[in-house]
Amino acid sequence: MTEPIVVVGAALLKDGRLLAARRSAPPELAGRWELPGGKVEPGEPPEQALVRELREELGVEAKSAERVPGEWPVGSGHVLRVWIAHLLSGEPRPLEDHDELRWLSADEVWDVDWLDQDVPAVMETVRLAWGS
Ligand code: 9L3
Ligand code: MG
Repeated sequence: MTEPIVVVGAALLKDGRLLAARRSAPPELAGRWELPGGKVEPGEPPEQALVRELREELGVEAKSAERVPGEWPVGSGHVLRVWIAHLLSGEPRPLEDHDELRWLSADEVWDVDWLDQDVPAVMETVRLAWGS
């Protein structure tokens, strides 16, 4: 039995808003919104992968906080796991794999077209972060 490859996603929160990132690649995912992140490298602790991905994709330093309960299949042999994260420095910019970013308030969180697998992850994040 092989372990699934873990994809980490960051629920980056700032001033009561959640960061959503619009994918620019690959073509079948382009235009859909996600929690930024990516694949954990072999031997890499997932929370370290999260910090690395946010540095690479958004150019920020961040720290991970609580794990959002649950995990969600993403394609064959991958699972998405999500952590709440907070900015330490920098302002996120779409440097890699994204072409737009939005800080969503609780009222706006369902205004974007989230990737299918991010929908349950965002639902859990909303419950944990905003208690609704
Ligand atoms: N994925 C889905 N939701 C997310 C993230 C970060 C990733 N919040 C999916 C998209 C890709 C795969 O996981 O199919 C790997 O992600 P990446 O390394 O291309 O960001
Ligand atoms: Mg990524």
